[in-house]
Parts: sequence; C-alpha cells; structure tokens
Amino acid sequence: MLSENMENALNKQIRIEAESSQIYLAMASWAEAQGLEGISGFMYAQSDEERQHMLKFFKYINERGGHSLVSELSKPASKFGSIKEMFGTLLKHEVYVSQTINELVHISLEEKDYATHNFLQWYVAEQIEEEAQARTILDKINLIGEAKSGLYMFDKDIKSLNVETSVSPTSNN
Ligand code: OFO
Repeated sequence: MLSENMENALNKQIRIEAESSQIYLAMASWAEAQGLEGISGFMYAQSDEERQHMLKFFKYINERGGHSLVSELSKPASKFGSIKEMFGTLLKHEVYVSQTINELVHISLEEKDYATHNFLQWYVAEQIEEEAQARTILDKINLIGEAKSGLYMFDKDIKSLNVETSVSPTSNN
C-alpha cells in the first residue's frame, strides 16, 4: 500500500510525464511544418514514449492500492526558433525530469517503500539514456553548424539514431 505522500508524489510525476509527451508532440509538429521528416518522426516517437512512461506510473499507483489521477496539462511552446534550440530545450527538459525522478527515489527511501524504490530504478536508467541521447544529438548539430546540406543529412541520420548506454533499460515501455 502506498502512503498518501508517496501517492501524491507519483501522481505529480504522471502530470510531468504527460506534459513531456505534449512538449515533444509540439516539437514533432513544428519540425514537420519545416519539412524535417526525420526529426519530426523522432519527436513523434519520443512523445509516444513519454505517454508510455506516464501509463507505467498510472498502472503502478492503482496496483498498489492508490488512485491515479488525470490532471490538467500546461500548454507547451509551439515554436522553437531553430533545430539546435529545440534539442537544447529537450535536453534541459530531460535534466529536469531526471531531477524529479531522483526526488521520487529520495521519498521512497525516506518512507522505506522498497517496492516503489525498485519500480523507480527503470526510470533512473531511462533518464540516463534520454539525457545521453539528447547530448549526442546536440553534439551532431554543433558539428553541422548552419549548413543546410548538413541539416538535410542529419534529418536522414536521426531515423537510425540509437544511443545505448551502460544502463540502457531492456525495454522502452
Ligand atoms: Fe519520461 O523520460 Fe523523458 O522525460
């Protein structure tokens, strides 16, 4: 059984994961409107992944005798200036999400809720992977610079991008 404090904290994370999904959906749309098919495909996939992250929390809370809540979501930005800026925003957001996951881990330890602590380890690994992926992409974008031909190649390349880390979760959802 979850404590009320743990349940509330996990419900807050449901909102954060749902908002992540919305942010990446807005990025997918912006990239698609620029004709950047590869990048928009990547963002649509990221958006779907975040929904899976949200659902995983959702199921877990109910499984442990709590009540998962669907909350109101903030409206994400719809324009991103440049591809570099957009991926910079993505990295910042992932760093923020990692902090929120760490905070949940902290609460689970304080409460000696080892089941939740164990459940959260998947997210800890996932965040390492997502941050690494965003950094890899930003490095590539910095290499390309302003050249249009580079952006064209990058848009093709991103379709096959696969960043494995030492702690890659075995599945994405
Ligand atoms: Fe949910 O992993 Fe990104 O934010």
